[in-house]
Amino acid sequence: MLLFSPTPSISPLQPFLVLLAATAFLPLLANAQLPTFPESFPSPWRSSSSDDNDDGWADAYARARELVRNLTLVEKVNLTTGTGNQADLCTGTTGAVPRIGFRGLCLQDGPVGVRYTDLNSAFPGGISAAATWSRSLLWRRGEALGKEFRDKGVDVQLGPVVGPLGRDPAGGRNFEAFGPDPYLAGVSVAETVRGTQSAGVIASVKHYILNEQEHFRGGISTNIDDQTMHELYLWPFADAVRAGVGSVMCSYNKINNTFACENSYVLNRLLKNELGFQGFVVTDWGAQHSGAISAVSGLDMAMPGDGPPNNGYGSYWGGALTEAVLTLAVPSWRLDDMVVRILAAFYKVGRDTEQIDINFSAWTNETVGSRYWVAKMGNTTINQHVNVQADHAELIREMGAKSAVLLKNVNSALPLRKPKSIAVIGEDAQDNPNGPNACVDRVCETGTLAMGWGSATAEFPYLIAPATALEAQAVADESIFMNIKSNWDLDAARVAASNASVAVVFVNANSGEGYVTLDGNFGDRNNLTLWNGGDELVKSVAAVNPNTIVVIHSVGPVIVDYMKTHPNITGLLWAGLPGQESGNAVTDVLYGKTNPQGRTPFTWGKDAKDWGISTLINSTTDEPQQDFAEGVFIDYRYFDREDIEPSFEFGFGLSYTNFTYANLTTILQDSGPYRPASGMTDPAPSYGGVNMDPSSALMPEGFEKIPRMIYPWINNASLPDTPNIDDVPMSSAPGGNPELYKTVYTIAVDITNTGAVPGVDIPQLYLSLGGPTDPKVVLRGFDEVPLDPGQTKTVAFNVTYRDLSNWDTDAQDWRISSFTKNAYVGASSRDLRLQTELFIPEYLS
Ligand SMILES: *[C@@H]1O[C@H](CO)[C@@H](O)[C@H](O)[C@H]1NC(C)=O
Ligand SMILES: *[C@@H]1O[C@H](CO)[C@@H](O)[C@H](O)[C@H]1NC(C)=O
Ligand SMILES: *[C@@H]1O[C@H](CO)[C@@H](O)[C@H](O)[C@H]1NC(C)=O
Ligand SMILES: *[C@@H]1O[C@H](CO)[C@@H](O)[C@H](O)[C@H]1NC(C)=O
Ligand SMILES: *[C@@H]1O[C@H](CO)[C@@H](O)[C@H](O)[C@H]1NC(C)=O
Ligand SMILES: *[C@@H]1O[C@H](CO)[C@@H](O)[C@H](O)[C@H]1NC(C)=O
Ligand SMILES: *[C@@H]1O[C@H](CO)[C@@H](O)[C@H](O)[C@H]1NC(C)=O
Ligand SMILES: *[C@@H]1O[C@H](CO)[C@@H](O)[C@H](O)[C@H]1NC(C)=O
Ligand SMILES: *[C@@H]1O[C@H](CO)[C@@H](O)[C@H](O)[C@H]1NC(C)=O
Ligand SMILES: *[C@@H]1O[C@H](CO)[C@@H](O)[C@H](O)[C@H]1NC(C)=O
Ligand SMILES: *[C@@H]1O[C@H](CO)[C@@H](O)[C@H](O)[C@H]1NC(C)=O
Ligand SMILES: CC(=O)N[C@H]1CO[C@H](CO)[C@@H](O)[C@@H]1O
Repeated sequence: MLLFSPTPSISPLQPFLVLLAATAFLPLLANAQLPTFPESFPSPWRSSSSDDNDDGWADAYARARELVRNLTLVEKVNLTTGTGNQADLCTGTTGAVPRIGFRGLCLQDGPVGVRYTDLNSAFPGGISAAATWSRSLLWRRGEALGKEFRDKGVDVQLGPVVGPLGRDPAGGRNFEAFGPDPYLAGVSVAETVRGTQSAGVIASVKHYILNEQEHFRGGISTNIDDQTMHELYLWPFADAVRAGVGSVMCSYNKINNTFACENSYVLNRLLKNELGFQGFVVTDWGAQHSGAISAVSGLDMAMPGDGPPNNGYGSYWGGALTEAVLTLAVPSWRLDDMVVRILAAFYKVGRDTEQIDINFSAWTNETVGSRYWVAKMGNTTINQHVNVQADHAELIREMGAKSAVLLKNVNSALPLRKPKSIAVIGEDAQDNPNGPNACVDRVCETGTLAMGWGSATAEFPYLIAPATALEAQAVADESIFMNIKSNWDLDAARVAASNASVAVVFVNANSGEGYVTLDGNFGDRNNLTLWNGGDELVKSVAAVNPNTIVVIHSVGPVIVDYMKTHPNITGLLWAGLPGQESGNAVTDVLYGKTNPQGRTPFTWGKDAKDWGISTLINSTTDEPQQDFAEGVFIDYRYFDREDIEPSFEFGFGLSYTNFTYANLTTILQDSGPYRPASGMTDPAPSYGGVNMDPSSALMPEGFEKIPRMIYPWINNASLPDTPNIDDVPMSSAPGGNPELYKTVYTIAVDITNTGAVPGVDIPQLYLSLGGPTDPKVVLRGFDEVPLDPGQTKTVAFNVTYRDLSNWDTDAQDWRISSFTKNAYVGASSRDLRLQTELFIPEYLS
């Protein structure tokens, strides 16, 4: 941990506080009442004295620096700026450096597969991936995604998602992420990033930060206190950074009234200093609102590059950034830092050996067409239709099955065993008659729901509808098979159900990205009930069949309490957003080929009001404000504090077998005291090569411009003239001070399968930090434990310093409070079976 050069007694944040004292607070925006935050300059760079830290970045930095030394000013700028919306083949493409044969970087949506192409796979959504609670499946999903992007020629995958975290259960894009618990989201994102980047593709974790709703996302200010920021929303980003993520995408919204992509507090101070992020920050598409300000505030790449300003460059950056460097509005070391960060991410994941030509165009499925799409130029072969699916269908099916959460199972109604007859009921079990991709960006409610809508979509290569797979199973079992396709023909549903030994009703609830509205839902859900008359359908079937199984495909919780209590509803399964193998996966679970191991990654309340959150839907001002006044009390933390009984609590899920827990033991590890990060960086490195003569930054004579493309050259050599920056505080290691991740306690428990069939248990470790403003319990560990009947295994959880700490706003660091700490191991956030107190040694408190 040789992070620190000369002055180890200085905390990395102290000099910032000095800076702040000097510059006081941000000049207030239009309205003096609006929340603001302290500015944080300069933007941190990697110090060569941090190269000793073996996190995989040091070598990448060395190589990036060597290349940047060889680049001219305009070449550097080219790598920071997108060439414009639909200018090139990918969702976003940076400028290139043709002189050395370095192509523009290809950035492509999205988190469940390569968007806008063909012969790719469609993976389970983030929320379903998290529901497996399986580190190995999360890693394998990340790896498979990474390989598909790699094999299409993509450099940067725009995913995974941990923002939104899921403050509001109705939030439109929650399904892209891993649920509202920061620990589960943190483990999930870290495994995904490691998997993806192992395939040689840069992951871009998004949306940083507090993009918790779709309404007003382009202008809302989410106002949040420092402790909540650290303990809840920043937490999983720290895990992503610690996992080595190469890129972070800043979000559309404002945080304390400054846009995320020009917010020096969240970019410079939190992300790059405190979390020690070494890669590059890229904007969400169109989320840049300033040139020099975003540059000095910590932004490294602008996408898609073109933008509203009428400055003669069609972009906040491109030529405008070159000009800003030449006039010293942006220090040249800041530009060097941007490019070094971009190239370091490139080398870190091995793009230099893994890169192949881009094999597709995001803008057309025709084989031959315009390479420069918006300019309608460069007619050539642009879609090679490369099949990148490999054997990923098997993983998707496995994950689809293992992410299903069995919420209710009365009298072993499930698994099904060759029923005499089965009625499959509901539109959600069916194919979309026009094909699984009939609705652009999946903005429709036809057929079974297997992914939400918006930019987090990919084309399905195929989609196995539940009815298709269940019919094949019925044929194999010689069961009579009935299929009712409409949600609205309740008579037909009742007739089929009353004639069947089991009725399986499929229903759903959807949400998506707010650039488009579906059934009046502007991305965020208007309610938490089922769509397409699903509740009426379930009630009609359950009224006539005493063995009714309900399967829900949804983006998050729906109100199911009546299903929980209805005597005729014997089974309830949440099948999430399973991706292309939907029908096969759900059949595997319903028929017991896969013993369910999913645990719900969010709480199921009885009423929408139970969560105590409401999304800001209506605003009468141009500057809508959303105070996150509930602090860390979202989802189960809120239900616990308010003592509200949910239908199903966070972490809950049944198996076809039972598990018991015994022998809780704790071992205090010799972690030693916590040492705060300290020290200063070396002076900002400059990589030469910058010719500050403006005439060197003019477009070369005879260069053939492609219309509407963004270039790095300046328009005019006559330009108007600033100081060098001395040392700044040291960045921490990726993920923040490594001391945070020291194991303080190891907690072990014996788990036994007491049932009759093999199964996988997900034992969960919760801690109570004990303070009056702490949640009752917080998740701090889990494991995936396969057990044969009668088998016992000992499972151990490591509890780190961070796990036991609170963010201390005064100290600007993590501290273990003096309140009594308790550890619980159980089967859910409310089924805490074993408990023990954790004594904190004096040197830690
Ligand atoms: C952001 O605003 C909130 C609400 O006014 C305030 O509590 C918090 O301290 C501000 N954040 C920072 C970093 O100043
Ligand atoms: C930089 O340029 C020098 C001189 O042209 C060359 O020898 C070297 O290989 C270049 N380095 C990189 C990383 O391109
Ligand atoms: C910048 O990138 C564009 C698009 O790839 C390319 O045409 C241009 O030559 C590049 N400029 C420089 C200075 O390399
Ligand atoms: C290509 O896209 C068009 C619409 O953009 C669509 O109608 C057509 O079905 C697609 N073709 C293939 C083979 O996917
Ligand atoms: C593009 O090229 C193809 C084949 O080379 C040709 O058939 C087609 O007409 C061209 N399209 C345009 C718009 O030039
Ligand atoms: C909830 O929203 C869905 C989707 O818009 C709609 O189908 C349903 O009728 C709504 N539920 C209620 C109770 O209004
Ligand atoms: C359960 O199903 C039976 C038909 O088998 C029906 O008579 C009864 O009313 C149903 N119960 C409820 C609560 O709907
Ligand atoms: C939002 O405003 C519209 C128009 O004023 C109104 O019809 C609607 O009920 C409001 N919605 C909410 C949730 O307040
Ligand atoms: C699990 O335990 C419960 C309560 O003891 C029992 O009712 C149930 O039958 C058991 N289930 C299995 C699958 O062993
Ligand atoms: C848990 O912590 C101990 C002590 O630091 C370490 O030896 C062990 O490898 C850790 N186990 C895991 C699974 O991280
Ligand atoms: C608990 O630990 C004791 C001592 O190691 C062991 O004999 C016993 O089998 C354990 N109990 C369970 C249920 O694992
Ligand atoms: C023209 C082109 O980009 N071809 C690439 C398409 O993908 C194959 C397989 O990955 C590569 O070998 C080609 O270079």
